[in-house]
Amino acid sequence: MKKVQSCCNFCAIDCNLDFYVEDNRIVKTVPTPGYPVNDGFSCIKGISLSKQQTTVKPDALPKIRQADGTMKEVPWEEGFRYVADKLKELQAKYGRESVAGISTGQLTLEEFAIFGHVMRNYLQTNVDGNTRLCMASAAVAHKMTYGYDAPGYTLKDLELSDTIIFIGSNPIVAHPIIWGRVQQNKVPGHKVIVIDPRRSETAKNADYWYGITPRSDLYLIYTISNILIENDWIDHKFIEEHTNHFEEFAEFVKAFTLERGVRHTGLSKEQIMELVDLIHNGKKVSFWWTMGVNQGYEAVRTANGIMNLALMTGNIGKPGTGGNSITGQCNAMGSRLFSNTTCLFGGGDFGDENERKRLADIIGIDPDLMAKKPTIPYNKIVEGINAGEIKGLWILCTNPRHSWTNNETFAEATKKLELFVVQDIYDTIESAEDATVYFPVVPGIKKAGTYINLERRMSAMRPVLKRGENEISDYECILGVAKALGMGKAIERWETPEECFNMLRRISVGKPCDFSGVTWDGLTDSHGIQWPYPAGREEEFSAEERRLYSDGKFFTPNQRANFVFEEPQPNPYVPNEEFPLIFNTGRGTVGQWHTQSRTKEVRFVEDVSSKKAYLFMNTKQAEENDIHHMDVVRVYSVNGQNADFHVKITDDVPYNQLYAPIHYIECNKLTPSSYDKYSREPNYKGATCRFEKITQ
Ligand SMILES: Nc1nc2c(c(=O)[nH]1)N[C@H]1C(S)=C(S)[C@@H](COP(=O)(O)OP(=O)(O)OC[C@H]3O[C@@H](n4cnc5c(=O)[nH]c(N)nc54)[C@H](O)[C@@H]3O)O[C@H]1N2
Ligand SMILES: Nc1nc2c(c(=O)[nH]1)N[C@H]1C(S)=C(S)[C@@H](COP(=O)(O)OP(=O)(O)OC[C@H]3O[C@@H](n4cnc5c(=O)[nH]c(N)nc54)[C@H](O)[C@@H]3O)O[C@H]1N2
Ligand code: SF4
Ligand SMILES: [Mo]
Repeated sequence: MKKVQSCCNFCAIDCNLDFYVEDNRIVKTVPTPGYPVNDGFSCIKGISLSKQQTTVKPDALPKIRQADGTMKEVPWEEGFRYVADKLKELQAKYGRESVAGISTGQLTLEEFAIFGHVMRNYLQTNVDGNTRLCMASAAVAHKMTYGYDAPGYTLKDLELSDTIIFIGSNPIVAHPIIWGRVQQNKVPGHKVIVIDPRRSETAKNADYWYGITPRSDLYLIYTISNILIENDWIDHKFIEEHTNHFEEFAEFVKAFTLERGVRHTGLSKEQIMELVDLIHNGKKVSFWWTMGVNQGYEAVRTANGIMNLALMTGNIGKPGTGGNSITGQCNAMGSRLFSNTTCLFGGGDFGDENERKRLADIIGIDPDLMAKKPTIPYNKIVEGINAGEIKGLWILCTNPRHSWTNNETFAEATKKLELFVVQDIYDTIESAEDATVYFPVVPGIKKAGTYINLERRMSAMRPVLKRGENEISDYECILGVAKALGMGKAIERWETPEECFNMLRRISVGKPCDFSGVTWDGLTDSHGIQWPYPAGREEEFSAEERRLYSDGKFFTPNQRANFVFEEPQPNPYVPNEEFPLIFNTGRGTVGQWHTQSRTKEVRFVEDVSSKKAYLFMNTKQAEENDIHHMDVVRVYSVNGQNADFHVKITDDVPYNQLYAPIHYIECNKLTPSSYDKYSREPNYKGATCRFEKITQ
């Protein structure tokens, strides 16, 4: 029996697992003992990865849509040639930007890089990722406040903090290992605080729950900031030595009185003051935010506001502190830095001529062929297709027909495409229904590459099982199309993921994410390595858990962090007579993953989770409308759509809200085309709606 250590490719914790293999079958999966992230534990999704060996069709071939509408299997070379010819034909006919890609946060670093190279450099067009639906707000806010998209914490901080504040974050369901680390916290009297409009699983297990009015976090944050400043409960030394724009900020928040805070947040004076006291009395306060913050119409400013709180109280760079964004997908960190979409490989600026030349030299391409501007965002790609400007789309490792906001707009779009390539491990996903080409690639247990987790830890995915004759990885699939495009010299240095990894190491030199000291073989069977890890300074960076900003230096030009703030914007969807309820959305259960294509990998989930779309409704609301458990309601959304859901009755969701898990396609039928103005991330949790009971 052989043992292969690899990385879970569901959530951003990037647990490592030991797979025991006999005759090319996984016979046992054990969370890697001693691995600093998950040390012998994991959730049910990771443990169930072995199911891919039966649920993913082996030895599948590409399929191309025929004139009669059927799909025909073809050899891989023919699939590559077809897609390459069609991409070139569309570009020649309709212009360069008439083709586009939608990528993900769930592939390997090397796969993002090669896709970004082919599409953004060579074809000079647009690719955005589903990271836009998830981490864009945090990424933009990090750059504004810290000067680089660099979450500074290490998971150990959860064990060292005496005041742990989760804002729009439900780790018991979404990041069980984070909750596990909270359980390991031995600091006497430490407190766990949750700010969430509904009493989430995490809120129920916390010491304090603040059930704020949805989308009012920014008011709460500014009010707290004002009171902390008024009471002089701030860290003057840190502010003076390590930040910019504090005076303006202090002046700005004066208008956010306690009364105003109460009016907007729905919390009482006592509750807000209690929260202020908790922050003031904590010696090591840590703030953790996730999608309840990122997916709003003023998400970036809210995230900036959370980081302001950490800065003004000096709670950053020290053990157990930080303004910390929790990442969603397994390699969203990798896609943010190395997909060549919103920044050059490694975080550089598309306008920086010298950097473009340096990169071109490393990756073996003419500098003129380097992407010259950031991609257009996801919503512009979908709108571009609907407007008839984009004719070809290649999506990989994402299922936008289900996950995109106002998802009927995506269904409408794909019907207009002349080329629609879907690259996935399951051909049953909703997005594949209108595909003109389907590329079946192998799942994570059969490929090699690198992942970066939420605390900047690089981790090795290594093939657990050998591949069959026709089985290829995403990397090889993209490489195949690249060669069929005739990229020639421009793709010569990209033969294997390992070669690509080595180019990325060179690119990272001198950047905040410098990982030039990390080697492919060194990462195999390792404890993972957090960036930065520069070559030649390995000794200095040898500690297994490291945090950034401990020297008070940030990545802005003057090395000080910025206080970033702005007058709150009006909420585009305030409940009114026509749409009196808020339609909140998010994760349902630990075993369910996003659009549920991969649920078949998770043992028991199929048995225990509902097959039909459901939502949670408050008990009083249900009583008033004569609704009983599992009755069906038709929900009418402010976006003009409606959908049917079974009802689960609960007191954990307030009277004027509904909560719909995202794992059913009906959920995003009802979410609006509304975005944060800086990050263009969808306002997924803020629609308004009404409902009626359906008698069956
Ligand atoms: N089991 C499971 N785990 C997952 C995933 C999965 O699909 N399934 N997905 C992964 C990914 S990609 C991500 S991004 C993460 C997401 O992880 P989380 O962000 O923790 O999960 P969500 O359920 O989307 O949202 C968290 C909470 O935000 C709250 N919220 C809604 N509106 C507001 C508001 O206005 N203010 C505040 N403060 N809170 C609000 C919701 O009520 C919800 O409880 O989970 C990751 N882990
Ligand atoms: N209303 C609402 N909508 C949301 C959210 C919300 O909170 N509320 N959350 C948003 C967030 S945070 C996210 S991250 C998105 C997620 O949205 P998606 O990324 O669209 O959802 P997934 O189901 O994770 O899709 C991943 C796809 O990749 C496939 N896959 C798995 N492994 C591989 C592989 O190795 N190669 C290839 N090529 N394919 C593979 C899977 O079969 C699946 O079809 O949803 C967003 N949508
Ligand atoms: S889904 Fe996340 S918590 Fe669960 S095993 Fe995978 S990496 Fe770990
Ligand atoms: Mo996400």
